[in-house]
Amino acid sequence: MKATNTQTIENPRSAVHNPQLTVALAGNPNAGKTTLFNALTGLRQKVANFSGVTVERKEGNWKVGDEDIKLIDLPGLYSLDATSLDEQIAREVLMGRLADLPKPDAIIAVVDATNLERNLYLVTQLLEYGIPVVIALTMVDLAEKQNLEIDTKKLSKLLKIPVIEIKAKQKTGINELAGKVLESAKSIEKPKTNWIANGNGFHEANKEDIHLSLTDNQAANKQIFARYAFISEVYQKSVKPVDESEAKFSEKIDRILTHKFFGLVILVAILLLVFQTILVSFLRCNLFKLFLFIKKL
Ligand SMILES: Nc1nc2c(ncn2[C@@H]2O[C@H](COP(=O)(O)OP(=O)(O)OP(=O)(O)O)[C@@H](O)[C@H]2O)c(=O)[nH]1
Ligand SMILES: [Mg+2]
Repeated sequence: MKATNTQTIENPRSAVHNPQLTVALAGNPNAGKTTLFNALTGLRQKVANFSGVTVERKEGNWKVGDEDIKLIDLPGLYSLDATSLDEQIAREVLMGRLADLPKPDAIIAVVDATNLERNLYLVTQLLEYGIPVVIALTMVDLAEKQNLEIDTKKLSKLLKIPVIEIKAKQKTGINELAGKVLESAKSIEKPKTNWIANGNGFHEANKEDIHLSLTDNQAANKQIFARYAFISEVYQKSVKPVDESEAKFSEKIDRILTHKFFGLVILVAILLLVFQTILVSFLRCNLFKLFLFIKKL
């Protein structure tokens, strides 16, 4: 599918006098973007389509201190390779090519903590847009249940960007996220690290690297390989392996409880126990009343 009718006019923020800061929320499908978007904007949001296409455009006002930030909820993306309409639109937004939308001053990369490796692929691409990125780590509650221990400080150090744990439902981490996003979006020197993926890996770029990435025939494959190698290293350094024995024990319990036969037997046993408890307390109470009644006679 192609974004045939999308207006693609170069519209960098510097060329338009727009004092309002613009921040884009980007992340894999189901990473928790809209949940976070709703928590940040409340009811101050509007929904339309991107010009000429049927991709939903969700915008809202995020009040951070005196700033009224324009927040854009991008469609769910696995990459920015522009192979789908959603990816094409996201790229246009990040490059500031939409006529009615300034280039974002910062990106909030919404990363699902339970699928860190897969989600980081998009992050490596977002890092190459020359826009400050702040990671909002979602699904932390689920990661905790899975005994996944993510060292966010280490992750932040390796990626050279802030990483904030968010519990959107409990609204924790929101203030810290607001502070980091505002600081990054207002930063004059942005971003400090220019990342690039090429035959030399995924790393900080210099002039030679940019030249390499443009001339290499197998650039696309090398870029993908470089990203995965980098992600694997980051993952190994920042995530503590799950305690296998503990995981196996809970897996065993799950297997028994969801077993076709034993699961049913356990359910019936629990129901009988509950029924028996109710029956016994009912009889005890009423037999006593009956005894008092007979005694009165
Ligand atoms: N347990 C838990 N669930 C969450 C959290 N954040 C979001 N969810 C749930 O995850 C599901 C997906 O969340 P959305 O906010 O719709 O995800 P999204 O990234 O906007 O999804 P797409 O727009 O389809 O790409 C919803 O059922 C949310 O309630 C979280 O921190 N913890
Ligand atoms: Mg959504």
